[in-house]
Amino acid sequence: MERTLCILKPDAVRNNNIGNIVAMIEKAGFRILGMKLTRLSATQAGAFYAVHKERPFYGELVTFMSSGPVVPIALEKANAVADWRTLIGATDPAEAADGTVRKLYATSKGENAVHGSDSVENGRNEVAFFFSEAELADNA
Ligand code: 3AN
Repeated sequence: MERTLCILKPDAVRNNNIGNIVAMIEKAGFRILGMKLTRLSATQAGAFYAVHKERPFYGELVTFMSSGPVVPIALEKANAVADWRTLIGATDPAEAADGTVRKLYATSKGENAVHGSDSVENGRNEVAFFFSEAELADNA
């Protein structure tokens, strides 16, 4: 079994799409191990996206991700990382395939509704960024 981290970003929460996206997650056969509604400080958002520090959009990304509540969700499934990225679609919603989360709910490259881990290693690390092992369903 593989783990990946989904974050419902501030735009998805503001636009009342938590339920719609969670329904897609459940329908696609992911097991939800952990889920919470929380708000990131700019410092926390900056730490989460530290790999993008040198990218021109880093400041904008940190401001956006700390602009309102987010819903981190720890997901488990065989092939979870790749399958979640397929379901969310391309970073730019204009390029996202029909039926993907970003095609349906994202508005721009920045405000793109959801996050998905980009490797198995990052999946484990990003789940650990938001959830202690004791909080996850396997241990509850
Ligand atoms: P993905 O989320 O599809 O893995 P990355 O890793 O290229 O995309 O980018 C990380 C995050 O940075 C994206 N989710 C998006 O919110 C933001 N981002 C990427 N490109 C841009 C951009 N050109 N302008 C603003 N934000 C961006």
